[in-house]
Amino acid sequence: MDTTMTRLDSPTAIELDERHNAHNYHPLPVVLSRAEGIYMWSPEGTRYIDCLSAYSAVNQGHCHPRIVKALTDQASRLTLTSRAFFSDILGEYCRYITEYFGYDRVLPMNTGVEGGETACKLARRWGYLHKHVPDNQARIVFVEGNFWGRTLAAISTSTDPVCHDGFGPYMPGFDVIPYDDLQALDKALSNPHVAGFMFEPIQGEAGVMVPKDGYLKGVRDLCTKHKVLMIADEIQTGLCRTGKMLCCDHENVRPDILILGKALSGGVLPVSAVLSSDEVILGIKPGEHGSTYGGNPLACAVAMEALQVLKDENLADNAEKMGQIFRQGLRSLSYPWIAQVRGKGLLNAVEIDHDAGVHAWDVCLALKENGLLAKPTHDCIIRLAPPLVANEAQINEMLAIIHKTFEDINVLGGRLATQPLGGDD
Ligand code: IF1
Repeated sequence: MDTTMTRLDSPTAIELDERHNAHNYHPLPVVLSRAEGIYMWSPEGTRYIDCLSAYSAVNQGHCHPRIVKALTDQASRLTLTSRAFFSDILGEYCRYITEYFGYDRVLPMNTGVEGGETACKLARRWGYLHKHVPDNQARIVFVEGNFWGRTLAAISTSTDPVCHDGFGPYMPGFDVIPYDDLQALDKALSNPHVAGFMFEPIQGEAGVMVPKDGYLKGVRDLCTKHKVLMIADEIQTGLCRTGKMLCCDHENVRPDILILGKALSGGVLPVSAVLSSDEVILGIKPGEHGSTYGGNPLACAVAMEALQVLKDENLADNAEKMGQIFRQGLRSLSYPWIAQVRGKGLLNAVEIDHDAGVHAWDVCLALKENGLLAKPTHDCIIRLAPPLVANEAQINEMLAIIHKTFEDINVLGGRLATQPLGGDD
């Protein structure tokens, strides 16, 4: 079969997927076959505005020409050496990304969850070498509502029954405390066996939960006080998504271990990275960690270009400015069934009143009918996170679709409630 020429129509694509694919996802019933910037098209040519950005992997916009060129140029030269040999680009990439973020070293991996696993291993090793934690006793503290992927370690820290239940036995050595609670953190970190505290500066999957001002600074201070590694999972919040290069930059805080993924490749292949000091990264010796594809030449070329695009196109500033306009527009839509509009930069969510009888899934279906793609989380939260290249006219285009859709839902039966519009920035 000539797979390069085969293009299925939407019903056939869905039918084949449902028949032959695992049922580990429940996608919106929309098929996509092409994308550019903030727009995506179905095989039949219907155009949608993307307000998910592949969960923040395409911050630079779909099929960014510079990133695609970096990919194809490198693809015709050298794609994979494995780490059994050096390549003529890996060292250059390591220098580029460490200088870009101001860390001594990087450990290159592929997916986000591998970045998280790597950070956990580095923290445990550091605990044994530098904090004199007794053998096999190292602990890592997480927060409720965390999401960092679906490996056995990641689900062992999860408080979401859907991710967690039915996959035991679970990995020991993790503590889970409430999010945005510095007192609980102070207490948890006082255990001398704790090597690291791993958290998302804004919780994505939990529903775009923005902590109180001062939380990130508080985390930094408590980690320093208790000699615990501050591990920031910026896989979703990093790379300009929240209006700064890193979400931690909002409070001028520098994590000891920084995990990046998703938009590190602008959405063209899986690339993740763990950045830290010599002390932390050199704790792992040859043979103790790695991956066939980690640091592959394609990933190196693409990641350098994807990072350079973020700077050249001022995407942090644009995300900040467009985010203000977007949230202001969302908050001006005062429907009684909207409980809260929250977010930072272009990572935003609309939370529906739990008792309003309106389901986020139905709202997302209606948005799709009107030409905008978004994904619900937790039944009552709609995440709105367009690519960061959106301009003001395009943000207004999104707001118009959202407005029209919410108006229809209001007429159709969003039951009246009394909550006022919430706001947190
Ligand atoms: C899916 C959510 C987003 C992440 C953070 C690590 C990872 C993720 C903060 C792992 C992944 C994803 C994966 C995606 C859905 C998604 C997601 F809805 F689940 F929460 F983005 F909002 N740390 N997030 O958000 O990265 O190994 O997947 O590369 O389909 O599971 P990965």
